[in-house]
Amino acid sequence: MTEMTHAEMVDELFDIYDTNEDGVISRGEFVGLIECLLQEKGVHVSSDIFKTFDTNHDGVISKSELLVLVDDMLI
Ligand SMILES: [Ca+2]
Ligand SMILES: [Ca+2]
Repeated sequence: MTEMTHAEMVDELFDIYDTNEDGVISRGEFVGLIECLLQEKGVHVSSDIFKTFDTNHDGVISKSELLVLVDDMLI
């Protein structure tokens, strides 16, 4: 068994949670992702996390922004 790199994990998460396949994670898609990643439930929590990691403030989470989140959350 090989360990997944964080970049591979991000690809995997995008496969699952970018449900409209536009290449970015919207707020709505982000809720499901956060529930999976952090076992945190609720729109409020995910909205706070969303704001923190949407570093260019375009209202969606790109792959590079999600990579920062994964790096941060999963050491
Ligand atoms: Ca999307
Ligand atoms: Ca962004």
